[in-house]
Amino acid sequence: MTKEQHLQRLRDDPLYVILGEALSCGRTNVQTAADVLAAGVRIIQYREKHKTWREKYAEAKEIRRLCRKYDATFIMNDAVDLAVACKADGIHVGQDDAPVSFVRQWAGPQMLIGVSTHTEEEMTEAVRDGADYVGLGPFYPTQSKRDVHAPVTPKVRQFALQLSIPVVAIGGIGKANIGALYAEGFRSFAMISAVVGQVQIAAAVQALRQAVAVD
Ligand code: TZP
Ligand code: MG
Repeated sequence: MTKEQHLQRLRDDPLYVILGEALSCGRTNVQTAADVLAAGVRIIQYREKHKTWREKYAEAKEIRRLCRKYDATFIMNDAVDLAVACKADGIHVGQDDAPVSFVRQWAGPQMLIGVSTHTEEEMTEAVRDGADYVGLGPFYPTQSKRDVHAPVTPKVRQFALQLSIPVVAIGGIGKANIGALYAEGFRSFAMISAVVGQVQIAAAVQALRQAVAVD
């Protein structure tokens, strides 16, 4: 798939699932990825804070292979070198990771670059620097990330809806609130606990899809 096709998917497919083994009900990341893909999710981010580079590389390569089988979009969190090494479709960086200009230089023009943001200034900067999409959050309180900011304000949410690039909402999103966010105008939702933290992944994915289905 081309970069443009991956970007189009971010606009069309609301479910963006983030992996993390500590939050996966005892499953490995590879098992979780297999279940998530089998459940029909087509955007996966590998986010692993507790493993060595080599462990992450070995897992990411395997998950990348699974993603290819399903024609799914594979995004690496934090590390540009890992993204390049495992031939990810995208790299997602936070405000404390490498700046977009460096990431673009290292990863090349075809790699999707996503940037985590929390304020209007961070979103503006990400667009100006050439990010392909922004993550915005947290929308709600979450247990899945350490040192998380306070939830984004209504003013910041409004600003995000005017942005020229896709905005992926994140933080405490699940079947109870995803429908309201969709109605507000958001179209992409990154989730950890609502999917990988569920015992029945297929049922969880189905419920989320139903909650954003417009008839
Ligand atoms: N960035 C902002 S909130 C968050 C990240 C990685 C955690 C999202 O996890 P959950 O379980 O979907 O709230
Ligand atoms: Mg990061």
